[in-house]
Amino acid sequence: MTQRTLVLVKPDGVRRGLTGEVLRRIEAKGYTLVACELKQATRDMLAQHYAEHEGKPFYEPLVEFMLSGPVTAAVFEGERVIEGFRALAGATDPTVALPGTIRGDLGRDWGLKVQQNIVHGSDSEESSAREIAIWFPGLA
Ligand code: DAT
Ligand code: MG
Repeated sequence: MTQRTLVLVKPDGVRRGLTGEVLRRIEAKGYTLVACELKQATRDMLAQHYAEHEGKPFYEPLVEFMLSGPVTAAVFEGERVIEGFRALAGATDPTVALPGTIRGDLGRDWGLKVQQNIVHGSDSEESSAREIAIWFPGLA
């Protein structure tokens, strides 16, 4: 079933110049880029984006980190792309994410636990619809 997923190269990834490398891996896997823009998140966008995590101990530091610089927001399309990108991204904690994954190859703990893990990817069709509406409100 053709799906779309929302990918963010987080501020750490953009600062480190990894946008191209991340997009390259997703395109090389065979998914189709349908939207891409460098954006500065707002608190309001992040409150919607991370609504499921509100109240957790890492929520405020996560929002502050996501506001710390621009993100590269992208939408990719393809069969089972939601699951496929999560597999490419690897585990949430970059220290233990498997080599071969984006987080495993390019990420590490910089002293802020797992917050700086380079990428975000939608985790379900419901999340991807909600997240794409936040980051690309005009996208058909
Ligand atoms: P994922 O990004 O793998 O979907 P998630 O949705 O559980 O992970 O969490 C969203 C982000 O919040 C994650 O990318 C990094 C941060 N995060 C999650 N768990 C954390 C923790 N225990 N400590 C610090 N940051 C955390
Ligand atoms: Mg998540």
